[in-house]
Amino acid sequence: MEALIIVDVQNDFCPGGALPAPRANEIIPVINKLMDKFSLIVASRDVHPPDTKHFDKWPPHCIDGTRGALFHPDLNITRIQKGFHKGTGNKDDGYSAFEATNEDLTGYLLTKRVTEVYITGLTTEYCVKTTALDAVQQGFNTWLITDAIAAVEPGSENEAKAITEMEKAGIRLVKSESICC
Ligand code: VGL
Repeated sequence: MEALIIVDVQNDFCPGGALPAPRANEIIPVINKLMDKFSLIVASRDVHPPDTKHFDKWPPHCIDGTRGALFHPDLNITRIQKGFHKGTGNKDDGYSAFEATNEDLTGYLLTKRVTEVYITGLTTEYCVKTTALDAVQQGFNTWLITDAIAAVEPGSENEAKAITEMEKAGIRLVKSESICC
């Protein structure tokens, strides 16, 4: 069984938000199209309290109850079967979707007999990377859909390093066109 994992496609990580990936808007239609190819789709969200140690490192973003924490309105949320909330504590970075506090993502995927996961979303250097690395660690065959992710700093050394680190961990890179249609 294959699952599509959509990481943090939230207003604050999109242009106009508090911590934007400049090209986030380009990946949303790609993710919407990919959803037609998957019967199991899950999505994570950063859901931070107003006061958290996480904001020592980052501008405040994705605060629970604010517009910034909501899914981007262009994302087709009707197909998402379950949402996973992370970074919910005040000492909790919660970069990876596997650190969700409302439900155990590994347990959920295993219950659905998932063996392969396809990672999409925001942002390449942080939450996408940590989610993909955790997926491999948890034993899933893990694919990164390279035109369905976006970086905080596109073209940066950090972005390139993140991709290399994922490949070294055994994550396979794929383009959406090899999955869609
Ligand atoms: C993220 C930086 C800080 C992300 C979250 O979703 O990639 N990046 N918090």
